[in-house]
Amino acid sequence: MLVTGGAGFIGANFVHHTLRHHPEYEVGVLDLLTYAGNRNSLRTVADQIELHQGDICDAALVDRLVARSDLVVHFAAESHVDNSLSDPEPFVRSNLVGTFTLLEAVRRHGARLHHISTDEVFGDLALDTTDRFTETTPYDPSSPYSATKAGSDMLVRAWVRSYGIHASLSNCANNYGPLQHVEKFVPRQVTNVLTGARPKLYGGGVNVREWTHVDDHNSAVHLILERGRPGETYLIGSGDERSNRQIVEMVLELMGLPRDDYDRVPDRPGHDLRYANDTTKIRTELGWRPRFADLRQGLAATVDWYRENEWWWRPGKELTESRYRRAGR
Ligand code: NAD
Ligand code: TDX
Repeated sequence: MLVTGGAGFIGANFVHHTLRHHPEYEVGVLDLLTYAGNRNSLRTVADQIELHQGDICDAALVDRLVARSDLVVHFAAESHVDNSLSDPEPFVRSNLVGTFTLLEAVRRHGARLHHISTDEVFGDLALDTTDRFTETTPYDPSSPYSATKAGSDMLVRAWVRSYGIHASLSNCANNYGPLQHVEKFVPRQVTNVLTGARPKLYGGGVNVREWTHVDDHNSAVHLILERGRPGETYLIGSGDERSNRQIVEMVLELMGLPRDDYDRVPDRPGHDLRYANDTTKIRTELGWRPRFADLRQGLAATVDWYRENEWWWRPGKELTESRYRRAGR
């Protein structure tokens, strides 16, 4: 199995999950180790995997690695919406050209591909409805990030239909858990508190996300690898929707601080209002169930992980906050 982006948040958790629960796989990782990739996330399993530092846009390298693999699980991407607003170029490159490069290698060598995507490709939902995205919701991305993820999904689907490659896709809601970069919402707030700064809430904090533990995302991906149908798309999500304000208040409470001890900062341009996935298909067809049913407990464990692993997140914290300061957030 070749895992692209295996030194990032979800990819590294996927590598650990795979070695723990599916020892039948030999795991190789292809990761450029951008600012978001972290070799330390794979430190404890370094002798059980092959880690290749390289670019998914490097056609010769990708060809060589895919030729040796039966299966490619594709997590590698530029993943942060705010960064895509300030500098979209790496998103077009890694998310579109990178996925294209992998698809061509998969086509040449007949490997199977599972493509990891996001609910953001569908755009957003109104705050005052109970509507949910389904596998057939039309694509309507808002940000450069989600537009390039939407484009990469389209490329995978076209390669399935036109070239008959064996590929599946999944679109998951927001993930939380250990090993997530401090630029993202939950770790940013937790590490702000741990460094004596206040959490930062964009706009009114009314935007809603569906929070899914990273290990539940990864168990869903393994079910798709085992039982998913070729060419199919599966939506993944816990069903637990919360406003950003609720999450900040919960984090503050879990960390022993007053619930209103946060700053409001200017809103993200084009900020998607609400995401929510209808996960009937993966639940009924594949029998998937999230194990982390209690968000509060999952967040408490995540807070503990950041408390205990300052060595892991501290080196990137100041640079991340200096980027936010430049953006006024
Ligand atoms: P991340 O930013 O933490 O990790 C991305 C990894 O990809 C990093 O290790 C980085 O070094 C690597 N990478 C980037 N460009 C590369 C390139 N050109 N070649 C090789 N490696 C490269 O991201 P994440 O949060 O772990 O997200 C992983 C995937 O899951 C992405 O495809 C993302 O769109 C998707 N996703 C994320 C979430 C979420 O909540 N984080 C939700 C749904 C879907
Ligand atoms: O400091 C902050 N304050 C704040 O209010 C940050 C960093 C974010 N926010 C808000 C913006 C969003 O409404 O919190 C919400 C979550 O923000 P992000 O962590 O940036 O996630 P989001 O934009 O929702 O995208 C995430 O989920 C879908 C991932 O980063 C994507 O990779 C994934 O595809």
